[in-house]
Amino acid sequence: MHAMKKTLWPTAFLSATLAAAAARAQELEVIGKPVPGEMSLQPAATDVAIATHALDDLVHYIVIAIAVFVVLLVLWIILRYNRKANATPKRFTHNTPVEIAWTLIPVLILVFIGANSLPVLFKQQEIPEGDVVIKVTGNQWYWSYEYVDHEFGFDSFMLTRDELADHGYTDDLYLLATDTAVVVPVGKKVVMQVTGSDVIHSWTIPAFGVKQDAVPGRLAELWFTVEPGNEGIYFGQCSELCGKDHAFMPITVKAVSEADYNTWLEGAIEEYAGNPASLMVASAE
Ligand SMILES: [Cu+2]
Repeated sequence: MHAMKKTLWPTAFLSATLAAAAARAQELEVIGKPVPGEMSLQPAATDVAIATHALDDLVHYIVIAIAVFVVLLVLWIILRYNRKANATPKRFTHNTPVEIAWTLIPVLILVFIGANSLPVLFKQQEIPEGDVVIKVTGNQWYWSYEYVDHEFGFDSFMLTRDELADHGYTDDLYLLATDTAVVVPVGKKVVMQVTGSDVIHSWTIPAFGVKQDAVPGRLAELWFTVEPGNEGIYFGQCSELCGKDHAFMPITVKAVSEADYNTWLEGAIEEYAGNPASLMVASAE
């Protein structure tokens, strides 16, 4: 199968397509990155992120409503029941209807929030059959990726300031951009199998609404589907303190069209097959 591909893909044609794919990758818009002064979440690019954002919005509305209600109550007490306005206060200590209300209403609010959050939790945690399965291993201090269905893998190191331009990144992406990127197709279920080789790390892409601890000896999973139309570059950073270079092992994901993904896959198989650093780590244990 592999040898057949080689005959079907003459080297010149292959490198031309690879160059074209690389050029397209450079044109990808940077969507998922932190922005100075920004207060809201990064744009939701996956169905999981869209669901978590909707839950976040819902809880915000409830929190704001409660805060406004409490502020109004406090104002009412200050204005209506100060010493001047209410010279002789009443002396009662109990009011059963009010006590039932302030017990029952918060319970109902919490049940309402719970009923809306559980489906989102299940959406995140019920891992579907993946169209693309990628094993990611956290190492001190870089990430290794393995495309398990295609038996190749590669390591991903943070770019220094000097290297950013060569890889098509602007200077502000220092501490975010890596030399190699995880490439995934939009519209497909991507399952990431997350583990660690030394200490606990954590793999996340905020715009995807996913975060998973990478624990040595355990294989955890997360999944996402990048919604079509969200082709672009997304960044994350290791999110579990893992040693001195914890801040220097970022994550770069490129979400591309299915056609671009297949082109990339052909090139990546050619480039990485037989020498996957991550496979060596796995076999050494
Ligand atoms: Cu870390």
